[in-house]
Amino acid sequence: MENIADLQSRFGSENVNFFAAAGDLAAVKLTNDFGEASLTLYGAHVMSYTPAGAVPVLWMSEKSMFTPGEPIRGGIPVCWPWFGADPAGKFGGHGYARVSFWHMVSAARTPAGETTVTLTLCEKDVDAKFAPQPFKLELTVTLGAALTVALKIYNTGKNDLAYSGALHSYFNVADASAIKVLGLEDCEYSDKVINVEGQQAGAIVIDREIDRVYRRTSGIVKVEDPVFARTIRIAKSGSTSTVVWNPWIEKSKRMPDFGDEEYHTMVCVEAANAAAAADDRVLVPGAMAELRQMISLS
Ligand code: TA6
Repeated sequence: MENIADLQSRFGSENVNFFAAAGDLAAVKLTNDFGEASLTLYGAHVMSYTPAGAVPVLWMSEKSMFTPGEPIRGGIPVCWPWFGADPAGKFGGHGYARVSFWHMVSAARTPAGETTVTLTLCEKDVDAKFAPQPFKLELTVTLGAALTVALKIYNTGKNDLAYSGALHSYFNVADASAIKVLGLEDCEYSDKVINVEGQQAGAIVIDREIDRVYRRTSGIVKVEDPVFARTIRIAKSGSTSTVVWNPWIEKSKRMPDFGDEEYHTMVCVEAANAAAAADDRVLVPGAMAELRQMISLS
């Protein structure tokens, strides 16, 4: 693990403080008048986001592992260079970025009083078993009136770089069965639970396992939570596919890092580049793409 004192001396400030998170993972907490957020260098994984005076917006399983090599269950997993199953059928789901150790690049305060940090990962940082092509990722997290998470993907190699991915955000809700997910009305989707293609009729309600990849989506999604009396506003760019997921009862029981009853308090709304929506990408040598999600309360 990187040395906390060294990180603090190089990047720390009154708004940026490094600490040892669960599993002794090096992490950084951002605090300012807008609220607070935290992320581990492992996976560049946003673990928490709480606007000033609000109930936490992101959800984290009480059974999450914080073990190198294992994904963290909650917050915002960075899924790259594949979303879903490994196309080569060799490794676990959602790629190797979320199970690799990233490095701090910078921390800053913006003129608007926001706090922003950038972390980076390249092929040299990744376990050789994945045989990664040359690449560079930069993840920038900005804590302001919204929490903005921006993933830049650079093709630093001599060959085309094909990938899929997602910012796989877990949102904290009072009662999943009481929420409405708005903004995907009339969008076509692939339903991964019952393996059918469909079109969204009206608001999404959570009354069973839902695992849908919505196509041609670029608008704002809202999670209306009547019990917390709030709406989570989720904007994005660099993506035309949105994933909505709640494991519900049976799948929750099958996941060791997910409490049997925890499906009641979460929903995933993910800004994706999903192959299932023909939104996977190819970067030519020297090119860069950005996947961004902007989260706020309204
Ligand atoms: O985004 C939805 C999904 O692809 C589901 O199918 C489910 O597998 C979820 O991601 C969690 O995946 P993980 O590999 O983190 O357990």
